[in-house]
Amino acid sequence: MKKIVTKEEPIAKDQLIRLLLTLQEDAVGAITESTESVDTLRLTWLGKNSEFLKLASSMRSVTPEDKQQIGAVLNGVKKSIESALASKQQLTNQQAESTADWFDTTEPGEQPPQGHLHIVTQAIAEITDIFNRLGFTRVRHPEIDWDWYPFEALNMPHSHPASDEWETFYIRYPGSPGKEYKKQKIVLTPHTSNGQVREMEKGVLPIRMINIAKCYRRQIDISHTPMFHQFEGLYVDKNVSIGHLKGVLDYFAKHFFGPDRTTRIRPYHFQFTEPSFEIDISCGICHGKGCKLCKEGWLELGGAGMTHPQVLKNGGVDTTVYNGFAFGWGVERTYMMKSNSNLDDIRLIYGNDIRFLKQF
Ligand code: FA5
Repeated sequence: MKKIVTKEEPIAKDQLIRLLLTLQEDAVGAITESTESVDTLRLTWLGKNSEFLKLASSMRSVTPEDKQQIGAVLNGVKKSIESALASKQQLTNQQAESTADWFDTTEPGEQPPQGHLHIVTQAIAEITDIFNRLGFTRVRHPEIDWDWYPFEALNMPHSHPASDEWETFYIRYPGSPGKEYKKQKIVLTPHTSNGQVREMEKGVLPIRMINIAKCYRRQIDISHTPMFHQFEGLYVDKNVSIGHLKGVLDYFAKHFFGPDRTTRIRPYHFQFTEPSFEIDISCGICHGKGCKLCKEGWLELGGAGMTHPQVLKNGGVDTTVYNGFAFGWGVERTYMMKSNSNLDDIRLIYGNDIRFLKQF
């Protein structure tokens, strides 16, 4: 806008009125069309450096007779500019409201976050599938059981030191307190081997079971959790050999871990298998070099062996006709050994951190 007047120049009444009316026209037009904010427009047109204030200050140089008329024009101009600013403000508010309410029905909808199965559930499904292909059927047995099934039925006499290895949680139950409680204990099953004799008690032979369940032990560190899962295989039939056992374990290792992983069998001792073995797999994190998880490059997956005749007898199986093998591995540890899992602390699996679980 052109500069109209300065404070010092004396000014005639008519000229001042003309200038004020021109200013009013310019201001109202500019405010209506401008895309600037109402605050900026207010500063431009009514602020302390505005032409309006300069013209208003020239009131000092007009005659007292003219003052009243010019004052009225001045007020009228100010009101017009303020009213234009108020309309602009109203329009701006309406535009903001209508943008907020605006709803584009053609836009694709926002999908709610979708979850997926927990990694342990995924692992159980995969393990079940591999053993199904070998003719093993998934069965379920109690996860809270009489201590007879995980211990005595498996050839571990009451208070036999072997049962200490399982660091068991015992349960007090109201039905059998005191002395009775001591005789018949209830445990959170420390291993899925409790399912062996329970399966034999069904009286259906041959047996090809895969029992996958929760297990509980008083342990927690980088490779132990107090609650974990095991999968237990049991095969009872005529003329079962170590060769069958080895074949089943190799089939599993090949299909679960892939061809780059190797297994090894070490002689071991379990009360319920004879001979007994410990099965190890090369560590998927360090590939056999040794790391903070495995220490020596190998990770213990679990035990296996030929079923002890006493266990078969405890399950009512005729040992002159039948024999068998069994194995029991940890689901979480087995999953951790997969080369693409990159898990170096078992506790992460149960930390319930959604950011961690989303990765699998
Ligand atoms: C047993 O529990 C035997 N019942 C296995 C067995 C079955 C042997 C049938 C012979 C015949 P062990 O205590 O080693 O064995 O445990 C087996 C596997 O369970 C371990 O190798 C490990 O993979 C897993 N495991 C044991 N304790 C824990 C734990 N606290 N947290 C996570 N995994 C565990």
